[in-house]
Amino acid sequence: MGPRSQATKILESVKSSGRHYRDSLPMIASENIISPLVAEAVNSDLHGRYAEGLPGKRYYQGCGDFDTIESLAIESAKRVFNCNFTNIQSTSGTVSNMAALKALAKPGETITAVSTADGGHISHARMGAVGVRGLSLVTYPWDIDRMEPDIDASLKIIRETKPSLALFGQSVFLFPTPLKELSDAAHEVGAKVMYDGAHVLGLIAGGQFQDPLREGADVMTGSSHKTFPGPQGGFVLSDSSDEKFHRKLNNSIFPGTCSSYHLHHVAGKAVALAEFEEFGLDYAKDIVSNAKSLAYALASEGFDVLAEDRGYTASHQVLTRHGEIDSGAGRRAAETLEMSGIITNMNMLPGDTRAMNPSGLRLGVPELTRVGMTTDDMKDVARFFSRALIKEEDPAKIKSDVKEFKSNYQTVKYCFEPGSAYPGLE
Ligand code: DSN
Repeated sequence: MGPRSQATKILESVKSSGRHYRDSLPMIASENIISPLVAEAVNSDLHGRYAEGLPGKRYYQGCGDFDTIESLAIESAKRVFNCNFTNIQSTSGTVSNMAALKALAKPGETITAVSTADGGHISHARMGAVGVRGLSLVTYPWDIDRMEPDIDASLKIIRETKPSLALFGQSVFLFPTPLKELSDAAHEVGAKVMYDGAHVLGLIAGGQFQDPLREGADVMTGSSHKTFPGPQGGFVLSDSSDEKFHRKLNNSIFPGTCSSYHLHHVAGKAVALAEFEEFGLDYAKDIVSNAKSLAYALASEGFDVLAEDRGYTASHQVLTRHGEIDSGAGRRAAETLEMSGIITNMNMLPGDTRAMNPSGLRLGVPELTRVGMTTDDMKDVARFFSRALIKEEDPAKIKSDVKEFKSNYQTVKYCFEPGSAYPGLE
């Protein structure tokens, strides 16, 4: 294939991917779509510009308008996340975590965190940002029934280990972390507390999950594109009023972990923040209601949904087990679902040890909620799951029915100018 054909093939594949998501039920918990106004900001001249530093203190000329954008966004983020300090430059959740780890712990020191097997993010692990920063890691014992750190055992670990930093938050995140008690213990031994809110940031900002910055977190990090429905990127947030600490956090982003940051995404975040101020509370409430509805509907279809005793979920996620531990049943279920028009990801559940052959699925509803699906629609979604995985109907027939069902949900909601959720496709 020549270079021109290659470019054509790539652009065809971009559209094909868009059509695949448009015609499917996208249920990957970390994903979302952006609003038309956010897309306008992202798809702008800013994509190729530089602005190292902070508004009013730039290394490059040409940043006057961008200073306006970033300054408005910083103030908006302080209101949305109810805090004294925000840095909105980070290009991802992982970069936000790298920056926070740089500010809060020195190489050779020890941190405590949730293990990846229990749902901790890869950046909380030695193979990720924790290792890059040269930190020793001690993981919290996990309460399988409650799907959260075992509180007594974790308090003991914190008191015995005396870490520099106690890190909380997960990527598999059904219930709020019992943060107050754990933070108190961490502060007693002189540790800082960091909460990775990447997945649940929109729920937190919408007042529907927990309030980490009031429950003891010195720093909260997050993604700007999951339950917070903006373009890809991250946030570093703190309610500290210590300006020296603010400088440390800003320095950990630039020059610490970013030089060029993504100005078009910052502009998109700025618009997403403004939209969140108007629509975020409703969006967050509707996400949690839909997740609960989906969990109950899946259970009544006969699926093994985790955490029944706690009402299955208090977040945007639902976990289902599809076979024996380490059997790969989760992978096979995800493959069958995709053939049936439902996009999910396999996930390790408690007991699983093989990341590529886990027993479960992690399901998320942020995108289905954003295109206007309600708690009743979640029952239809659960029926599609049942047809694919329990009744084992022909995936092609289910896929065609999913496409017809999804055709009623093509408009992105909870934004100033609702418009096509999957634009630019024929
Ligand atoms: N790996 C992503 C997730 O799906 O949770 C977060 O970065």
